[in-house]
Amino acid sequence: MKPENLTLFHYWRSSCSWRVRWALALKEIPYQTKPINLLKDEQKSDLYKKLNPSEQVPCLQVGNTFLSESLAIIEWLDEIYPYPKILPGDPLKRLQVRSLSYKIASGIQPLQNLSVMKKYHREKETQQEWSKYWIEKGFKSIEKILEKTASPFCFGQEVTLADLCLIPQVYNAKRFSVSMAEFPKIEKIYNNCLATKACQESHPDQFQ
Ligand SMILES: N[C@@H](CCC(=O)N[C@@H](CS)C(=O)NCC(=O)O)C(=O)O
Repeated sequence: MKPENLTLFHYWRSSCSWRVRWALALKEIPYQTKPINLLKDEQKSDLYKKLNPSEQVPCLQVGNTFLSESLAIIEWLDEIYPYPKILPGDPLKRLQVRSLSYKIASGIQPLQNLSVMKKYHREKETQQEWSKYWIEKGFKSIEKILEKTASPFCFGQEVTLADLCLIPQVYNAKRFSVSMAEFPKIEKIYNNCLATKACQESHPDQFQ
């Protein structure tokens, strides 16, 4: 049975929040939003910590249950609302999609977290260099992988979890002055995704 009354606690510019907003938009699932302003440390408030003790967004409220971790939320949505599929049915293709998604979600994005950057250095410029370095390093390997896959999206004709992770990461890369000239395949997929309805509906600009 499909749950009713979904509320997404999110921040407009958070890449992990965008992943979930995009999944909800793709599947045309109605939901409400509650903004958590990371710049005001609202994720650390006592009230929010009760919902998500990791002090991070996103968090999806389903009735009285609060779900965290964007990839786990998206996989759950994919099971409950199966169409359009975000993870391919074929086990090997599913592994490839997950593999690229984890490279971003575990290997790149966490290093640009506000809390990580602040702990690393106080200076904004040094934080910027740090983020740029890790994004470029990650994108070099991803560009090589994507050179061998079929377009228009990361893994062919359907938007998958890999696109949901990659495009918000490219949006972040641009904020950290990463030159996309070195990553033409990633840039092409970025533009292809931005031309789609669900990507546009879930874009940070819509929630600013
Ligand atoms: N693995 C988590 C990561 C969540 C995460 O890193 N959220 C960031 C925004 S994209 C955040 O809330 N950062 C708050 C902070 O660093 O204090 C997920 O995929 O949901």
